[in-house]
Amino acid sequence: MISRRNFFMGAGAVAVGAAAVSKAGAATLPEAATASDARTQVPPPPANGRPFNPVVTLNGWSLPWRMNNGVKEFHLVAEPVVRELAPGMKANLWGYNGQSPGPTIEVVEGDRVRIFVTNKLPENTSVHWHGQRLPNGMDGVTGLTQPAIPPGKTFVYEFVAKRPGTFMYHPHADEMVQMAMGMMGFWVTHPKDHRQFAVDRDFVFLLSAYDIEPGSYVPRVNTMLDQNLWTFNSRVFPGIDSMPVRQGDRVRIRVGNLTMTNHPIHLHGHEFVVAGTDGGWTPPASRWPEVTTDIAVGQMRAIEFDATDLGDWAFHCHKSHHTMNAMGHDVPTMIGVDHKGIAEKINKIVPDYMVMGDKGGSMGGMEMPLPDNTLPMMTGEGPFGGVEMGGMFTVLKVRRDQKRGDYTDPGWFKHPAGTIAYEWTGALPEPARSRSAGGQLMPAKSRPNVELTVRKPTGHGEH
Ligand SMILES: [Cu+2]
Repeated sequence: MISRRNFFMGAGAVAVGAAAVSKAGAATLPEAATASDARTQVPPPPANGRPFNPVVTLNGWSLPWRMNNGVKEFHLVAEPVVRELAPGMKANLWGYNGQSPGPTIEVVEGDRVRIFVTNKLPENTSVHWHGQRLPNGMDGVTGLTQPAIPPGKTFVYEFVAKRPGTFMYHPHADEMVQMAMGMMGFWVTHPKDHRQFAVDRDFVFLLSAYDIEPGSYVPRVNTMLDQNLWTFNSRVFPGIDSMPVRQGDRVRIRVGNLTMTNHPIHLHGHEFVVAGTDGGWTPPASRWPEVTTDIAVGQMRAIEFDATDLGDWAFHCHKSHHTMNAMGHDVPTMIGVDHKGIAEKINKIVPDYMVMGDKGGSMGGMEMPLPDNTLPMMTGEGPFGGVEMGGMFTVLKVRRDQKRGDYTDPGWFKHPAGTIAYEWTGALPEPARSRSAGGQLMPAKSRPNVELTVRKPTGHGEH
């Protein structure tokens, strides 16, 4: 899979044009470029308009535009798409221009922007440009600021991108359904002077979540909080590309949250500052160091740090059930319970019953075949074995020799001798233990009986 990823990311650096397939309808509409897969496509430098430093969308791409009398014209097509969430699982989602999330839109502060939105969904839609300063009638709220865009119709939005910063777009029509189906995209307005806020690497992605029953392809759209697939840009680990950087790079990672819960996003090995929010760039004097920042629903955060330390550093949501894939629900905790043979007996009554491992949950011993189109809960093979992660998890790869502008995966980190945690084989001193007054371990014979409640793992409490 790594070589595949290398191939795609390497090819992506030059392949935006080649991968863009013309879908242009009427001659007056700008071409609607489309992406057919989930590879990370590094955008080329802008061919016209004012210069900017393009961002790199994780497992995504940036939408090409055309200049028309000084106006930057884009064409978004809202339509059903097939998104590969990770190798082995595809989902039937709704998105824009062939993928969910839609392509990233990149403009420069002061650009006049015209966006044609064609609705190829079976129901009304609209597009809200989340966070932008614009004329009220361009804000995209169905019923409030415009009539809905009916199926088959194209509407035009036009405004000046006034404020540099980090934005999103999403429908404001049947929102619960359309966002649960994956309709969303990233928007970056670069500063007028491309040297302002300049960094060496600028990654962007959206947080989104889905509830897809094991074995099925379409998200359940009425699930409020109990989603079972937690994604970076509609991908789950190990399907999320890594973020390769060069040692010493100033790195920016912009994250927007369009799930229905908050996500404490955590970086290993480095401290970062929140350099930007929904409202713009934060004044430098207002920044403090963090290693985790909570991103609430509807918020955007741009974190920045110097990639000083070589290695493969985990970057993930800190809610542990968000770093797991489907089927994480309704499985009893069995740590400390000897269930040898119980699963087999229960399986005769409840065929797809399974238990967490009694040693703490390793999925290695799961005795259950997966339904078609379903990913293991925790997976990903690292250089030292299973990573036991899924969902919102990827790796920041800091390398001395990663070339500027090179986003190909450098492979696993080669640790200098003597810098890896290792097994101790010598004599062990008695470990110190806390013994408060009167405190002691509960004698085994007085432990309460463990009551075991058996539930099927696929239930979501609604059926
Ligand atoms: Cu999370």
